[in-house]
Amino acid sequence: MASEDQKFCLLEVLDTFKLCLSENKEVYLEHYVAGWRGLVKFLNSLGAVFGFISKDAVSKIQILVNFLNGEHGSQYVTIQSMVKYELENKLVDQKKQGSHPESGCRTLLRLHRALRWLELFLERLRTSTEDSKTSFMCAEAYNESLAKYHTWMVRTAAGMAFHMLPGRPAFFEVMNVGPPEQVVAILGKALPLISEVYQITEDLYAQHNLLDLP
Ligand code: 1PZ
Repeated sequence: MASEDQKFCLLEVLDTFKLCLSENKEVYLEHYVAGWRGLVKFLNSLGAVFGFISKDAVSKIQILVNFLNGEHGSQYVTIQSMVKYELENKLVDQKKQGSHPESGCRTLLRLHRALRWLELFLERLRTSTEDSKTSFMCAEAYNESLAKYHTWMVRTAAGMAFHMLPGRPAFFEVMNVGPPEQVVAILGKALPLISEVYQITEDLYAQHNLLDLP
């Protein structure tokens, strides 16, 4: 059983993504990372078979947290300032892995790509009907987004894990916000926020040619 503070609540994640955007539309890394923490909590509450996924997410979150709390933490306040700082100081391996295999830019890019999966998956959930299959919606969203960045091994493991997802009613229950109509309503509020954070990051990375970082 997950302990109380481990318990996922969709509202909480919604709130963190709300906090992500500054007035001039920069993305606060602290809240971005907190949003991911919430999602990992959710994933963990779905069962141990998702452990290999949450483990990777957690290690990426940790890399970013270390930057935030590190000596140059003030450069990592927003994704925009991180990109600027790491590029100006040549802290990013641009073409192939070299002396900076765990830059903030490349690490965040992995989560950013996963955010696109999340967006696609949640949109499917939001518009799904009672008899829709979560595993199918999840696989579709994955194939349209993250799959192309993953090795055959990871794709296969992910495909197997998707089959272990609970059905739509149980899935909605784990979200912990009330009856299905309420879940759908909250998804409707959360999605535009997630999309906006995604798009701002995507544009920033495109502008700096960072979308294919090794
Ligand atoms: C609700 C069901 C959850 C399905 C999650 C769908 C995503 C499946 C991703 C499986 C990949 C996990 C194994 C690690 C892969 C890594 O190789 C890649 C690339 O990193 P690199 O090797 O270049 O360092 N990692 C990722 O792509 C990041 C994946 C993060 C996934 C977070 C999912 C959070 C789910 C939230 C659930 C609401």
